[in-house]
Amino acid sequence: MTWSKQELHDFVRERLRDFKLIVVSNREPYIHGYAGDRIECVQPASGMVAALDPIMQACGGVWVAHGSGDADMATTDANHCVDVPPENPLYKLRRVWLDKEQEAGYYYRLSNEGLWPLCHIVYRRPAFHPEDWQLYRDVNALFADAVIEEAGDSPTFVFIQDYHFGLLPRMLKDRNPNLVVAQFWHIPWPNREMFRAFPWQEELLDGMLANDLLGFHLRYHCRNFVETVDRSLECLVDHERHEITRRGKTTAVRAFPISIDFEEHSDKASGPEVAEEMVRWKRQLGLRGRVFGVGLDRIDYTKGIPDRLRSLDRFLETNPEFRERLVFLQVGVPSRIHIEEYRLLGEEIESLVEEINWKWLTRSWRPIVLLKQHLGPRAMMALHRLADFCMVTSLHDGMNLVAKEYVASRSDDDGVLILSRFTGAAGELEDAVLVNPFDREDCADAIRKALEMPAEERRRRMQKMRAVVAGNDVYRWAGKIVSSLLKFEFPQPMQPEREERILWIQSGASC
Ligand code: GDG
Repeated sequence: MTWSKQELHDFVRERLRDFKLIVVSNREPYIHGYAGDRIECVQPASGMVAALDPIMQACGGVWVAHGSGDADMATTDANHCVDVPPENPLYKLRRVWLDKEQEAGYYYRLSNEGLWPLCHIVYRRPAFHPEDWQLYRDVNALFADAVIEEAGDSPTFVFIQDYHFGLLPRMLKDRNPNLVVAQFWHIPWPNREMFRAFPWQEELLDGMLANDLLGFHLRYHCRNFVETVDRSLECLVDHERHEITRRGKTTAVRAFPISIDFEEHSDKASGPEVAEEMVRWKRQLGLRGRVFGVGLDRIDYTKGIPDRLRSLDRFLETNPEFRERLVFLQVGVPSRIHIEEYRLLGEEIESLVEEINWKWLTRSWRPIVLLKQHLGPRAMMALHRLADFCMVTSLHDGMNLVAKEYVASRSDDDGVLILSRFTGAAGELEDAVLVNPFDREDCADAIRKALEMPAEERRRRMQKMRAVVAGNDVYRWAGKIVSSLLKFEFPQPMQPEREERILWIQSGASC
């Protein structure tokens, strides 16, 4: 079965019939903020939002998330809800309000100074404080209240996003065992040895094992999770089927590599508005007669931005013929700025760019342009369309959607993707130039390879990558999750037809 937007919509309507769909995440898909005395609405730079918003637009339902914008309260109704997207409402956003202490303890500290570095192997020491764990519990409970209220007495499928809500599944099931609950963990799961450092491991794992279905990007992460549970908790583990039974309840652990809305992205990127943006950027960056590379990330130490910049420096050292010819634009969207490590990283990137530019600068050229700002989707597509190569050099990344967006933008079948082997995306995009981001020489060589690659090879590689992303887009991701849930949770009347049974077996076997 294919999974276009319409097909997913029809499938969900038919198979989930009267079921309500509730998505839960920390980050909200639309943020309202004051710009002077006007209110503006923006979409945050988040892979999770980029993936889930099209699904909610296709299926409808309620999205429960933290209301983080300074104009969020002014734009919601008495039930804390607002219809979105603003220009063409297709689903309801329910906002949960957190005070500063809750946000600092649950989001900044426990989630992003504790679980985030624990799950990514990037050699940052995770920090754990009991008072933050208490705030994490409190905030999970607040979200449970909102979900229980939204679900009411209706049969409901709750789809929880990410590591901010490890305790929420248990809280929901304890209060309403009829809820069907799935969770997708958007970041890697570490091996058992690493996870042992987490002081409240039993409580967290117990919370997650209230899910009917638990999804990770990769089989490897599923395996790590199952082994972690096997060695930490009283439970029955079926290693063949990747199913865990605790307190008489079974959780299926499955791999679902996430993706993007390929068709929409590709169509928009080929449109006239993006073409206009391309002309503007080309002029602004002085690209005439030059080769152009781009990197576009949240400013996060997992994304390997300093390593990328050092490899550009090395490339200029070893390839003098590209001096005065190469322009590299690094767009860095500020993120988690209340965490000192992120602020320091922002400063490190700025000073590295300054240092490298100072080293190579001529009267009419500097190699690196740094833009520390949030761009609109059209601007990002225009930059992707213009770039001879795009660098994704994450030190560790669950999937990485920027890599897939670059590929989707290149309807001209041109451009080279330089991609870290330590991204989930590298498992699918084998026709990228794969690199070890820790190895500066390897990355510098990859830049040279990208710039010298014959047009025919670029076309062949890009066509293959486009076929991969088109064939496994975000609707397929969601469709496979819903199919798996139907298999595990619903009795006979909702049994799928033969074709989908095959799909389940495949997705079951993929773990
Ligand atoms: C987590 C996992 C996994 C970037 N700059 C702007 C902007 N973006 C968008 C990109 C992309 C998204 O943000 C970033 O997605 P990633 O996948 O690269 O990374 P994370 O945010 O770390 O996401 C990751 C993902 O969850 C999904 O499961 O792939 O491994 O870490 O869509 O285009 N968007 C806008 N302006 C920008 O300036 N609007």
